[in-house]
Amino acid sequence: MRVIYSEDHKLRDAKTELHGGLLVKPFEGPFRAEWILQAVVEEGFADVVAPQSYGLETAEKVHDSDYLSFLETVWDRWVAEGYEGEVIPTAIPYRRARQVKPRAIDGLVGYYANAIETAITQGTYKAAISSMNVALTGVDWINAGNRFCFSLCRPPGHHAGIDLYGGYCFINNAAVAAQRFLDHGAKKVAILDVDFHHGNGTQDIFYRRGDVLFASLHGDPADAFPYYLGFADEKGEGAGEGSNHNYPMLPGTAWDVWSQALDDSLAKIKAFGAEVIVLSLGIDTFERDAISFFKLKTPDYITMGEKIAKAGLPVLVCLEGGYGVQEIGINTANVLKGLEA
Ligand code: 7XA
Ligand code: ZN
Repeated sequence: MRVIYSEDHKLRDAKTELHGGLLVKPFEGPFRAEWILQAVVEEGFADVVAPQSYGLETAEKVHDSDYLSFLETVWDRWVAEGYEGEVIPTAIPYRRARQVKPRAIDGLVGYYANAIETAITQGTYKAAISSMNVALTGVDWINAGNRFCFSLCRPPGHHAGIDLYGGYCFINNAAVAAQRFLDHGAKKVAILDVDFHHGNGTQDIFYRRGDVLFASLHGDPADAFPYYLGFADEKGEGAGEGSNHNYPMLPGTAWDVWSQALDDSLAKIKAFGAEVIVLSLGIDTFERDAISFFKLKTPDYITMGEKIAKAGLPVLVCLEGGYGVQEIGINTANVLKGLEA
């Protein structure tokens, strides 16, 4: 299986994350990609290739173009304002507030945020574009006739909505990839999100569209980030009605229960008639993940890959979350092994 990877992920190196009332060293840092790359190469996935460069044409079909311009310019505007720290909002458009774009940069940052733990920094935009390119290069590798590809995306993407960043995400790599599959001939694409956290950004993007099925297995939002979306009764609307499937699960969920949700989601993907699966792969479902509460074990990730492969579709794997333990490397490699088994 080909691995797409760019050193440019290192440009995303925030010093701060708002966590427990403190500004701490972020859980999502460059070391994650390095651990994962090292493990997958050691486990035999050594065909590592740099991404091609793509423009914003595909991204603009899933994100608001003003939002993309905001991401590109926010750091310089923040610095020009005289601020010395990283970009963190202090005000957000609360319930019953007007949803208008403020002129002031402080207000604009809150306007585009769906969560405020994630500091924007110099280099964040370039890294996010590179991460998108990693995903898009994977699409082209699959479209060239290959069954699997691992796009080692960093920063992750699944919390980035149409015009929202947060949860360590800026551009929704999986969504942009799905759009490129559609633009290159696919009629129906599935995004299967197995990250511990609900992919609220991906759901936001495709909720009213019938060409992309979104299925997400995640910690119950009553207990887990992103809290305000990801419940089982969110089924899609309009053209998207019936093509959104959420599987919220309780603290302590282990493979026996989790894998039933996986089986169900794969049956939905087959029934939908998807031609390709974009797998939003977070390995923060691991029992010792630093910020999550599922109990998957290292061998489970092989079985996960095997089950997904049995759907018989091409699979583009886009990296999402996974934190705090070196096992994110072997667990990622195990999914890839399972896919190829
Ligand atoms: O999949 N998403 C993540 O892994 C990031 C979740 C961010 C959680 C922040 C909670 N304070
Ligand atoms: Zn996650």
